[in-house]
Amino acid sequence: MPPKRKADQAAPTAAGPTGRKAAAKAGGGRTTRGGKTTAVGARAESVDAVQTARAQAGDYLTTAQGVRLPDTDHSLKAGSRGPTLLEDFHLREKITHFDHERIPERVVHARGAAAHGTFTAYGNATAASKAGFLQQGRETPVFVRFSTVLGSRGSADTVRDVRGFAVKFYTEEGNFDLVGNNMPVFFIQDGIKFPDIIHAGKPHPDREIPQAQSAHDTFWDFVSLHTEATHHVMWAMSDRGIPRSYRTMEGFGVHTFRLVNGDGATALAKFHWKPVAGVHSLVWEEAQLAAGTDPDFHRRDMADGIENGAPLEFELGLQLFPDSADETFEGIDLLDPTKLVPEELAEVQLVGKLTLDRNPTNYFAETEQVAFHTGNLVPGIEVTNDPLMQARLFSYLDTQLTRLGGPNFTQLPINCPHAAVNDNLRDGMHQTAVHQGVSPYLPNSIDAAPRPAREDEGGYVQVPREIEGRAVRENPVSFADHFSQATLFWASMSEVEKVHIVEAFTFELGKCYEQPIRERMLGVLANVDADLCAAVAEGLGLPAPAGAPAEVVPSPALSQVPPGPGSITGRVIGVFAAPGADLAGITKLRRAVEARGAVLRLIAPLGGVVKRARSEQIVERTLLTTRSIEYDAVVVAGGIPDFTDIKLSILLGELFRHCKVIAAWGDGDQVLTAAGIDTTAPGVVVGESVAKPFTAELLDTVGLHRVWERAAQVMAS
Ligand code: HDD
Repeated sequence: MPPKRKADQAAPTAAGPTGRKAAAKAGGGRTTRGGKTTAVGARAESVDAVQTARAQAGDYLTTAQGVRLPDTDHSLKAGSRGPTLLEDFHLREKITHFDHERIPERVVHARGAAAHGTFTAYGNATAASKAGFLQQGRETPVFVRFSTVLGSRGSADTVRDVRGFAVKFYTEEGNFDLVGNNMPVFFIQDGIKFPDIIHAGKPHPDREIPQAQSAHDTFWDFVSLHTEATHHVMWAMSDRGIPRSYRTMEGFGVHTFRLVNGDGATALAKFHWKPVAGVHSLVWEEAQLAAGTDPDFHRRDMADGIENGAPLEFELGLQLFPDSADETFEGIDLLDPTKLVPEELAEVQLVGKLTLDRNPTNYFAETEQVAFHTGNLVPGIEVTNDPLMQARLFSYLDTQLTRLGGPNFTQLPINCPHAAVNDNLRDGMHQTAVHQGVSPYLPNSIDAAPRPAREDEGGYVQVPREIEGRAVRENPVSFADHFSQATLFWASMSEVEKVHIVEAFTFELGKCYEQPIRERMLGVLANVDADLCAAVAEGLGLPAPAGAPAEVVPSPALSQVPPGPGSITGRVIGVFAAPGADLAGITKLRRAVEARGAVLRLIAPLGGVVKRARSEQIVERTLLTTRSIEYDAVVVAGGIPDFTDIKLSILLGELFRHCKVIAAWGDGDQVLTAAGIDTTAPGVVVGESVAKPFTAELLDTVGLHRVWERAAQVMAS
């Protein structure tokens, strides 16, 4: 029997589209948005607004069914002291909904924070890729989620870990997700090992300890047995494992992609994100302090920065390689995700700018429900045979089915493409579209239907590739080199970065209980570098084994110590003042700080205001509510030469140890001296008054991020 047509559906004719087809042609948008189509490239706010209107319309409190409620504080009882009645539909609905508020957290990257923004293309990538969002001047809305990998949703931001850097581009050709990390290589070469490395990195299954840490036996057991992890372990133990903020991290697509241009020519490519604010990190003690005093350190920094008008900025870079038959470049296997290509060998060409300038409105709706997928590609960007990438292509969609409760998560506003959607996918859990028509299949002769797009109509047509081979479970021979790039990384570090790496290994291996694991890991390090191995062995009180490290040419681009002062956008300068301090000087300093895009925060012994004569300034932090980790520099105001307080001494002492800028003007240097700060040490800036030479020296030194010349003095003390 033919299906019954609804009364409001026009019968299809051979001559042309039905009303539905005409509507689809005109806009093609989803009916989920109240029948409205969202203009291609429109900001996400409009999507949010439509959804909000469904959930938060009208002035009255209602049930989910729209029935107005007189009271939400008292359950319906048999008398004021009586039992609660089962018939209280409001109580039942309220508690039931609450009971189901949580969804499973991500199996990895559970803790994250996100922001909206825009990607603007410079246009110079079009020779390599036909992707529309790379066309000159094209502005594409984006949503970016940063994350840690190992910790649970409620863990701390500043733990030593890899950071996720996942970007969703809502392009005119559909969503493109670049799901990367802040390190350019990965622990394993084949995705089939992913559950194993994650089982090893997550807390031990018996006691669920330790949370959000790699400093435990199973992690080091795994990486010492799977030596392909060595290069990534070097990155994780370096300062990259404890970023200063999300705005000061690099991002990497890790894998090699295949780009296709308008003529059908292909190139192999690696994606990079270069932070405009430079690449900077915390020091380990700060990371540990922050995990206790402000576990939200990174998400707070991002949200506050955006709110204060300091967007996060990154440039997208491409390393391009010929699409050669062996898929190698300068002897480096481009399909091996444990290898990078030094920037000195293949320049990173900057092709666009990412600006994150809008905080999410609702954490759950946006940051928690966003679903990234490495298989979300647009014409002009294709995958390669990297075996890690291939496994990822399966995992991401699959994991969302559990996490987001079924296959219709693409209808959630944050996941909804801004491009027109017209699929033949139907029904399923949480279906919110009211699809029309009766024939969701192709071809059909009943409904007006979406039609397949040719390549010249924007259809995603893979470049034809020859594929042949025996079905084998084995790696190519080139994947057997597990150490040379770990050595390259070590050899490219500055002295202070090397000290940090030695300390990180010593800390982490020192937390292992199993002696054979430490010894095996020293055997691994011996093949990276003899000095590294000896220094870690000394810290562990073990003999250093001999190894055979490779000869390498260092890549200076891998070091993150800046050659000169950089941007201080979003940085925080604390000014300490007490009653009687030079408030006019603070006002002048605030102007200079804000002119450079940084933030000034007034710290005082007590809350309220700091007064001098008839002027006053509002206190933002007291010595009790703050800690040194909040500041990139602290300046002591003039006018309070006799001030002493142990909490101020601790604050300044930490800044000194962490090689951060300390400053004072006028007689403020006496406060520094009383707090035990050597005012002649590098990076301690003292001036007569808040005049240009003082502010310039202060802010330029903040632009260096740290005063590493002080490190030797700190370590000797
Ligand atoms: Fe993954 C999440 C990055 C390898 C399986 N991954 C996830 C996220 C990032 C990455 C940033 C969080 C996305 C978000 O914010 O929602 N993953 C990477 C990188 C990898 C990598 C850069 C290597 C180059 N991942 C990888 C492999 C597999 C997975 C090899 C499985 C075979 N990743 C997942 C996942 C997650 C995930 C289980 C958990 C939550 C999610 O996907 O949505 O599917």
